[in-house]
Amino acid sequence: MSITVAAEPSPFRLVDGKAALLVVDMQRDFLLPGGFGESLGNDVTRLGDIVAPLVGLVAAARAAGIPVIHTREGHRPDLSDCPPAKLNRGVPEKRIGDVGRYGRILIRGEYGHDIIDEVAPLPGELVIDKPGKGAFYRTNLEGTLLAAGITQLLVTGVTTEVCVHTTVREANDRGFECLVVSDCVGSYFPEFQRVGLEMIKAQGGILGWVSDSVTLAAAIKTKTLSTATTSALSCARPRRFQGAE
Ligand code: C5J
Repeated sequence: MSITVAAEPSPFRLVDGKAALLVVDMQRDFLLPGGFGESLGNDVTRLGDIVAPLVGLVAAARAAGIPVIHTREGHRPDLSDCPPAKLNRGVPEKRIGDVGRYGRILIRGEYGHDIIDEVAPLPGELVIDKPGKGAFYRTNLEGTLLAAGITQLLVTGVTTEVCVHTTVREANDRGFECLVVSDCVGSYFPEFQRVGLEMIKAQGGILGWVSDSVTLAAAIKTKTLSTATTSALSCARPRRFQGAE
C-alpha cells in the first residue's frame, strides 16, 4: 500500500512500512535564545517558527505508526571526536566545548545538547548522536534503517542548509528517497532557506522532493499505516548511537 503526497517536483509515493520521519538536531543549543546559535550572531526566532508545524507532524507520524528518528549533533566531553578544523571555527570565545548558557556547547550530556521539550523523543524512539553535520557520518543510522527495511526519509529539523542538507545528500547517495518538509526545516538565513529547498527539488528532484507539513500530515492521516517498522525501530528505552568507532 502507498500514499501519494503532493510534492515538488513530482508527487511522492510514500510506501507503507518503508518510511521514517527524521528530526534533525532540534537541540537547545541551536534553538534557544542565548544559546550557541544565537552567540554566533544568528536570529534564533527563525528556527522557532518550525516548532509548531513540526509538533503537529511528529504527532501525525506517531499516530500513523511511522517511526520517528531524532538526531543530535555533538561531541564527547574530551572532544576526541571533534576535528581541529571544526573546533577552531566560529566565535573564539564561544566554541564547541566552551561553557555557554546551557552548559558546555554541543557536548553530549549537557542541557543545551539535548532536544527541545516540544519534540522530545518518546521512550523507544531512536536518538542518533552524530559528531558531524550529516546523520550518516560515523553513526549506525544506515545499518539501522536497512535492518528495519526503511528506504524513505521524511526529513525535518535544523538547519536547512547545513545538517539537513548534508543528511539529505548522504541519504540520497545511499539510495534513500528523501521528502523534505518545507515548514519543518529551518535556517537562520531566509535566503539559505529558500535556496536550500530549491536545490533539493531542482533538476527533476536531484536530491529529493519537497512538500509541507499540512499536505504530508493530511496524506498520512488518510491511511492507517502498518506498525511493522515502528516495532522494528523501537525498544523499551531510547537507543543512543554514539558513533561507529
Ligand atoms: C550547524 C546544524 N548549523 N544542525 N548544525 O552547525 O545544522
